[in-house]
Amino acid sequence: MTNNISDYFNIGSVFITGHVNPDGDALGAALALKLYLDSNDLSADINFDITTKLPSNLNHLPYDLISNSNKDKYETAFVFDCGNSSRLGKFENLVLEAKNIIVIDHHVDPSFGDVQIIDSDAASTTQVLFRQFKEENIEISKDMANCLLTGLITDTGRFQYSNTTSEVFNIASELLDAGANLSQISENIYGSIEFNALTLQSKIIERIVLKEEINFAHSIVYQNDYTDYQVEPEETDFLIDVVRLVKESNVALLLKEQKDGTFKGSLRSRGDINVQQIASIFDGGGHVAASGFSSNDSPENIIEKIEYEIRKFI
Ligand SMILES: [Mn+2]
Repeated sequence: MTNNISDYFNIGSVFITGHVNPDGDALGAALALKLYLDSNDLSADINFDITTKLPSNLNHLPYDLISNSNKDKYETAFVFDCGNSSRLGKFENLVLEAKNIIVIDHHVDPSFGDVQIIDSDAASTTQVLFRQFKEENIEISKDMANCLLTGLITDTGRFQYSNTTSEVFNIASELLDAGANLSQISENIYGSIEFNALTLQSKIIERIVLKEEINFAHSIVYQNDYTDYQVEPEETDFLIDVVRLVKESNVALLLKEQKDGTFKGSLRSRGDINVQQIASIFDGGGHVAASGFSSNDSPENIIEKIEYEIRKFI
């Protein structure tokens, strides 16, 4: 098999997808490819397993290209930002049944895929895809550049995380030359927030507990908050960032109650504490500085277990 993605554009039906409830990186990469294929009259279906709704702060992306229907079978599946096929949700079988599965990603060692274009040191999947476009002399249009830049901005936390290398800035610079609109994208993602959501944020701030002797800050979102403040769960991804702001904290945790009463946790770290290791006690995962998990435990028990893990580091 060849590693050139363009060899797969025209040999049969094409399906494009990424992880369940896609973020700016998965959406940006998948939509950049879809835009390219569209502009060259190459047909492809793009879809994701979306359990709620796509986030409004990423709606500068061409959401309208995402199809509501798909075929029963595809010759080729392109998968973005997804290291494990179980993270494809309801599209897992459709992808695994495709003759050619092409995984483009920046997670460590994806567990599937006939062709794997992977760099676990890359900041974003859109960075890996950008390189591939360049290598295959695929021209990047203004709309494609906006998609690719979105993944780069969100996965580097607006060029602030430690994955922000000089290559990231070089790519961003090339994307601006291609016509990407940095200020418009940034304003939509980070610069504006609906009033209801901001009011919920103030509630989350009020609930922050700081355990100073272990530099641990945590807060919580309950199911009834979504109805009380009329905020959709998918609009609350940013809330961990306000918990993380607490200067006295090295580890930040935001627990989010799910519909079934279980909790999802987001963990952030600054300094030497590896939150991936902490998330792993709940079978979660992620990166050293940002990880997540799910648990059936009560919030009190979850917090107690995390405190115990943090004490091991200090
Ligand atoms: Mn990513």
